[in-house]
Amino acid sequence: MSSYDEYEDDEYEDYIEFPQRETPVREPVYEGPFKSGFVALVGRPNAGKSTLVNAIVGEKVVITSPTAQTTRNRISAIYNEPCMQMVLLDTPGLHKPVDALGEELNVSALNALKDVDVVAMIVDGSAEAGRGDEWVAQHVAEAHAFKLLVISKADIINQEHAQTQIDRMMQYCKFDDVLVLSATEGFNVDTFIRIVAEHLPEGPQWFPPEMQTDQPVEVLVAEFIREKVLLNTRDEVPHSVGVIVDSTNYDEKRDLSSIRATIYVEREGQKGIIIGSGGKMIKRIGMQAREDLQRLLGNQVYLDLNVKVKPGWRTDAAQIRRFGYGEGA
Ligand SMILES: Nc1nc2c(ncn2[C@@H]2O[C@H](COP(=O)(O)OP(=O)(O)OP(=O)(O)O)[C@@H](O)[C@H]2O)c(=O)[nH]1
Ligand SMILES: [Mg+2]
Repeated sequence: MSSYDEYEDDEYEDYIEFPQRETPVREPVYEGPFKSGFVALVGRPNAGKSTLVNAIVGEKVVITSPTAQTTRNRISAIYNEPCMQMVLLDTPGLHKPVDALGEELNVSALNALKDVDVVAMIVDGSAEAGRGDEWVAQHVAEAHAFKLLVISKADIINQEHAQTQIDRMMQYCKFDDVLVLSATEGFNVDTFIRIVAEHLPEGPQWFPPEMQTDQPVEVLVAEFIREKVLLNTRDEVPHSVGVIVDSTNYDEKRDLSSIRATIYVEREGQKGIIIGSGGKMIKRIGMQAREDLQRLLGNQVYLDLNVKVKPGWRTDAAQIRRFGYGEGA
């Protein structure tokens, strides 16, 4: 691929758009007077919240990874049926914060409990429900909403273990209903939609039906790049990474989006890890991100990635907001 600057002529638009999707992802589960409302997905980091959101929407709109604290802002994903619009609030995992970023993430997740119609608390079925889950459940108990307990990752647990989790969680909060599901296998995802739909009020469409998320394209692009960093690096690196999209251009003639983005880390050593020997790692991250972005945008993508060091950005509230993470992002 030739240089980015070649595309800087007047044939491009200085913004890019999502392609419109017309095919419904599943048979509608609800029929009747139009219903619409909000469901917040909360829980500990790594519980499977974002994976469930993607399974419901039928498309990857939020990023997921085995690293705790993958999600950094509250994102609305929108699930549409002819008679219903369900707005899913994906939230950062609730945890004991160790820095300003962690505190921002908790505030953002806890605020999602306010003013929603349904709260779904996701508990990692493959782990032991512990004090962290108890703490989250206590917050859920205070919400004025229908409370659904979801035991996730049913594909890798047995029934007995799921029941133990349910019994323990019921001591922490009086949930109105319980569901065991697997987002990766699609097991009981329809049932989740059905239960939530039952408890949504009748109401208008809040978002245009072709919209799948409230996030601007630039935010999703930055998130998809950050996901590839998380999937390819370990230890301190994932938590120290922030991504900002510097520019996006769309060249209609070539049906090509040119994206320039910067990956920020906190230390020189982390920059070295992300670039890798002979630039191997950054190339791999770029290639994987490009594949995802092409699917997201529905056209060819030229991706120019840079890595910069910004010491201590995670402890600086102004920087956290600049990256768009945390509350109100
Ligand atoms: N086997 C199995 N793994 C799952 C399932 N759902 C999620 N996972 C895995 O669990 C890990 C965490 O999933 P996420 O969806 O990123 O979890 P999260 O709750 O959004 O995590 P945070 O954003 O960090 O709070 C990923 O590696 C997923 O692939 C499932 O149903 N089955
Ligand atoms: Mg998440």
